[in-house]
Amino acid sequence: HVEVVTFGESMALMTPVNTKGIEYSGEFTKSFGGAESNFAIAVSRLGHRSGWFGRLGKDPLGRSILKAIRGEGVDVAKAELTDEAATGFMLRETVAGQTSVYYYRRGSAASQMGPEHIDEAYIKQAHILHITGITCAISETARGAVYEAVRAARKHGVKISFDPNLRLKLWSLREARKVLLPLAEQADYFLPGLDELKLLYETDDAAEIVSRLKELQAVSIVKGGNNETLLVDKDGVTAIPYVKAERVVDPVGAGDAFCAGFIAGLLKGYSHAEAVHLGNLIGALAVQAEGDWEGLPTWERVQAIWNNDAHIER
Ligand code: KDG
Repeated sequence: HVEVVTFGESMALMTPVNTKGIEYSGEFTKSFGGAESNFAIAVSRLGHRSGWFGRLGKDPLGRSILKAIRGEGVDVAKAELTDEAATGFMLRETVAGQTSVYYYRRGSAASQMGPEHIDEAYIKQAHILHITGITCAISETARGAVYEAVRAARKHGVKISFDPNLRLKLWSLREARKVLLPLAEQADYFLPGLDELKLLYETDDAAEIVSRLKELQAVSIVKGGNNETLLVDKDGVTAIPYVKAERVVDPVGAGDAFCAGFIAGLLKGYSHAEAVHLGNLIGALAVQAEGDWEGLPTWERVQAIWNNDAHIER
């Protein structure tokens, strides 16, 4: 039995080992990323059963990604290696403090996912379905898969958690708005970033953003605010201060880590505010390590931090 289900595209990730950037570096490290698998791994490390599925190419990259996700204790029973298309990948560099991403994912195995790959029975057994806007952006058929999953979740009373994860390298803001705003209306938990809301709602005005969120039936949690996360639920608007990250090594994946902490908190029976606090902590820990998911903490680590006995092992 899986408590949270998510799906989407996981891709190989190549990063130059030095600061020369992609153009001049001859050496790269290989890992992988994908907002949904980052989320599933984080939930698993926090002690809950998560399931991730998606399509990967039946190729060395696809096999290594699938093995790693499985190795993290995520249920991959519905994930598929196909020889119809290749595993997508991305290159990422940080040069002079500026991070750039280059995607090589058009026509990838994952982008060929469609509604026919959604197994209603698999979604039905979960408490929560977590979807992101990235899956909607990679292709029309993958977007159809999201709609099908939402339909199945609604039908069986599975709660929907939705992170818009706006990626303007994948689609225009105009297209994104048409798809993401209606999805927010279907969600039980809407988990956007403040920057994303400014773009989606076409306003910088905080009061207007909050009033738009209040119109939704969802509990909304706004990440990336000024030192605090905003919780908008039936009790009103609560600002929950960040957990301070001692040093930021790599901010990529912080949003996914936050979502996983929040959802894991709900599964542990926490109040919305307590779940946001756990999300803030997981996000703060994730940015202190390199990689999109590698630095995610285990539940034991979280407890040690809360008990103040995060000791040095000798
Ligand atoms: O949230 C982190 C993700 O953006 C990263 O792991 C890669 O899914 C990814 C994407 O599409 O950029």
